[in-house]
Amino acid sequence: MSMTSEQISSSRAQLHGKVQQIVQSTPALDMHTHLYDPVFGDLLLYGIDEQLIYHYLVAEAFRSTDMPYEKFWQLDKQEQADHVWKTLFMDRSPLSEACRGVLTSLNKLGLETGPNQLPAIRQWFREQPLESFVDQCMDLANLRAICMTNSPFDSQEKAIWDQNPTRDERFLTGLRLDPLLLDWNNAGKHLKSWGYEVDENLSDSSCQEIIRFLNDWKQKINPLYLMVSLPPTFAYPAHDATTKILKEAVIPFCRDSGLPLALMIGVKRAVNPDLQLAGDGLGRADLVALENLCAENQDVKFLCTVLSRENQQELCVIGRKFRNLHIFGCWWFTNIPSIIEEMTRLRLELLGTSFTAQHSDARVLDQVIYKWDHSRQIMTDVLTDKYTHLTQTGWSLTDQAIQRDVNNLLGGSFEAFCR
Ligand code: RAT
Ligand code: ZN
Repeated sequence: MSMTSEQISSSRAQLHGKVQQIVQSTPALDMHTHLYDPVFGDLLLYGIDEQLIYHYLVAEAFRSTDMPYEKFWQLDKQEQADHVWKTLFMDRSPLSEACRGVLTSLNKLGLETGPNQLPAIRQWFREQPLESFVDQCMDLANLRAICMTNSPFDSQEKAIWDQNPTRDERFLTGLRLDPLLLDWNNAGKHLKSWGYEVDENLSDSSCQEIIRFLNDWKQKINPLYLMVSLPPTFAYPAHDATTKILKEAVIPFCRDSGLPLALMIGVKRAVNPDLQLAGDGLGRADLVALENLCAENQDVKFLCTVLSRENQQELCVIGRKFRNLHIFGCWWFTNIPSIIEEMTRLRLELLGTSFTAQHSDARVLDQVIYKWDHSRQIMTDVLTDKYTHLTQTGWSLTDQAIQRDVNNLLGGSFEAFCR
């Protein structure tokens, strides 16, 4: 007997409720952020002013103000935040995803969000002890772990690692290699000053020394993976230092250590340098480079996320060809509801649950609240559609099966891939 349309919509509503409850209650591993373990002191950003001067919002504010760039950069943090608030939250409706995000985080923290509330919001943040605020943000976002971005080339961060700090185990580590792979001249100088015998021409012995450097950092920080953000022009193999260092140092190191290499492809740095950190753009990449890497090194694990919407289908297809590739997250300019929805559907349709649905890329602790809330809503809607299609074939769906799938999408597939 076929169901009436009311029966169909009420069973869909029931399924939606079930999926929602599971998606909300499953703790996630946030596999790429710019957050820090609190032991790193002021490297860990949090609070309303940091949220308001997040580079996503600064870029948007400049679209609606005549203020000269230099003048903005001369303001102190609170003045910059005031300017962003006035421009984006008082003079117009805060409709963009980055603006909405600030409001979601405030709302979930129990604060009032009107245009005149900024002073009261500031006051509330001043009263929060950091330790309990970390717990509160992780609870509200339902995170079981946060992976940091750890750069040996950041002198402030390196100084703290050198003191062997006592760490909060919820904060995992990721070894960031951008200068090494993209700016060898400078990176080489640093390595030399730290006692590694490298030369400009990247002789064989230099590559061995780079491997020694990577091993030392592996010992020091115990990373989950190595990572680099690459331009859309990234090519492999090519006649350049990037290929040489990848081929003769980084990939052999990954092979021996079993650590994956995360490639984040598509960022055009400093399209508008006046915007500082907010000035990066994106471009469509040629993913043949990724295909070549995966094909040549089937015994090495690669993680990948790409910035251009136009590269997403191609990335999934490469994922289908190479089981040494794990696709993760909706990165940066793709981390907006319309594209998250499209990418999550696309990935489920081409990869099943063998990918990681999201990472936050949060730079400010409080942002994990909104980034995960918005993404979990979308995951719920997309999964409900997909499970509806299954039930229409007569497939019987159990809560345990939904739970298993959601675990996989929120970090389980990634952990299995790393093992
Ligand atoms: O999303 C961001 O905040 C960007 O500025 C980048 O940090 C990017 O995520 C990256 O890791 O390169
Ligand atoms: Zn990032």
